[in-house]
Amino acid sequence: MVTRGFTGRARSASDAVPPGQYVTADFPVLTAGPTIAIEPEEWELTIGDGATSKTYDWDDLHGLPMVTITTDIHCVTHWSKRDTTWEGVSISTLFDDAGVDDLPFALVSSYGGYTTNLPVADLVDRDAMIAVRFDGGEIAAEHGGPARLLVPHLYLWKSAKWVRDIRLSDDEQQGFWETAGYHNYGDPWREQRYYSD
Ligand SMILES: Nc1nc2c(c(=O)[nH]1)N[C@H]1C(S)=C(S)[C@@H](COP(=O)(O)O)O[C@H]1N2
Ligand SMILES: [Mo]
Repeated sequence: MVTRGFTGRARSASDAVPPGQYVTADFPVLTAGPTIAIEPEEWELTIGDGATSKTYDWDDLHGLPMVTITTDIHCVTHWSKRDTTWEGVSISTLFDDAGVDDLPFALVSSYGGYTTNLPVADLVDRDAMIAVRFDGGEIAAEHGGPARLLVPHLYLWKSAKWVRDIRLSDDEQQGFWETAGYHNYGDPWREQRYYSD
């Protein structure tokens, strides 16, 4: 099975963090609302394009090839964390397996109701994954375990914790923070924090 976009190359050549960011050794928790408690046995992820959809449980997901990435992550609240290691299934693998059409826009939804949107190209042509392990262990519930989206090249609000659904569409629909004034795309290297940036 191909992993079209996943390269595992994650650090910028210059070793810098994006403008306006500071490096922290901590791993802050940022959630709009409570931590969602969900057991691996009850977790499911649906990938759909309006015509086709496929639902994966924990075992289904672990039947797909896993990839590992070590990458810096960047939160819009100005912290960056270096060299975080994540293991999971790349989105390109998942979309190929689900047989969904390459539509331009994705809306990602989480258990608990959080949503975020991004271009499908940023999911399939870059290092984006459904992560199930962080730094060699399970992902803690407050960080989105058992499974979260990880899109390391965009601000971390795009990396939906407790991910449950990715819907591909011809029409762009904005997510929770995007509707509330955060930048629609959120490239940390261009400091796309808010809509006016
Ligand atoms: N489901 C869900 N995912 C979410 C959020 C959230 O509130 N709910 N917050 C986002 C934001 S704004 C950030 S910065 C990161 C924080 O991830 P962390 O708590 O693991 O540091 O999760 C993102 N994913
Ligand atoms: Mo955030």
